Amino acid sequence: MKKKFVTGVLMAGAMALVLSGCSSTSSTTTAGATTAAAGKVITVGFAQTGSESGWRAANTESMKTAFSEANGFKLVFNAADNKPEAQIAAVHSFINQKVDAIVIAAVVTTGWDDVLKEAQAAKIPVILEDRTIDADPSLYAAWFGDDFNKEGKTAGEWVVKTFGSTPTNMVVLEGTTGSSAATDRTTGFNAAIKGSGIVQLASQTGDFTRAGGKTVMEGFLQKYGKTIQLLFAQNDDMGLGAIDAIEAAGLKPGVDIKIVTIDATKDGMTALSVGKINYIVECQPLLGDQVAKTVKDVLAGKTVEKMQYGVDGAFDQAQALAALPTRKY
Ligand code: GZL
Repeated sequence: MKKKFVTGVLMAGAMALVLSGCSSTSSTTTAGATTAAAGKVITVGFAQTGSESGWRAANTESMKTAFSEANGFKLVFNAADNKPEAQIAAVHSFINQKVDAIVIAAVVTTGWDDVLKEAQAAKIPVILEDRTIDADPSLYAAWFGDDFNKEGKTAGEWVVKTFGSTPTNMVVLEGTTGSSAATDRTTGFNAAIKGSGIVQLASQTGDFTRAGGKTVMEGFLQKYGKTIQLLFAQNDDMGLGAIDAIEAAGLKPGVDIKIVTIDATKDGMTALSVGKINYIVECQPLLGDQVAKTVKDVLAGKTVEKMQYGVDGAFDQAQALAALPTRKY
């Protein structure tokens, strides 16, 4: 049963957390954690994908704010540069450090069984945030994130509403290969456009980065040029990179090539507000509070909802203009 949660955005007056910067694969521990008001400090190992996008930056900030010393945590943070093997190594390290709990935002869905069995044997609970994985659900306590399939479906429904049955040439910038976000968005999008006039010329991963989106779009433009009428980018950052390529080619993004993306980060919404992107489906990154509460509930032996979904919106240009002034990420 899906349980919805709406992420409270408590940014105003939030204490700035000064945490030493982390290199892509090093771990960072907050300074000597103080004892939480109600008891022992909870040491949490957080294995983040990396720093590939604006969405990821907002998610990391949300998690670091929630897992603060003031909230009774000592955070051991690792960013894996989008490298699955580095992320598995980080989780092994957390187990060796005997942390109280492990949180993972998985780069890819596969390869998790062995290290999660090791965490289970060490009696260290694992909570997933953001990305899902292909592993026995008994190996993790809960998952928080967004419904990627629904996000893809919403983007596809906008495409069908906009282009109808008119034959329309489309290119796709996929997210990180093997990630649940890319796989599920593709599934939802393709189901929504089935039977429409959309002709997919090409689909290739840009690894959720601006640089990747720009490079791949340059290749698409070299091969298909002005025949491209629509771009579906599976996150804002790849869409923003593609905009650079489209403009460099002397074409108008949002006009010559319509663009739909997913995330709704401030940079993406700004591009939407000026018409360089035509539609954005939201993906809520501010998951920290829910994940931190779940860690405490699991350690307290409480029963927690296994799968919990964020509530996502979608924006056209007018809605982006209205939302931007108060947007928190
Ligand atoms: C979605 C998240 C994706 C974002 C990208 O929940 O996993 O990864 O869409 C990010 O921006 O890199």
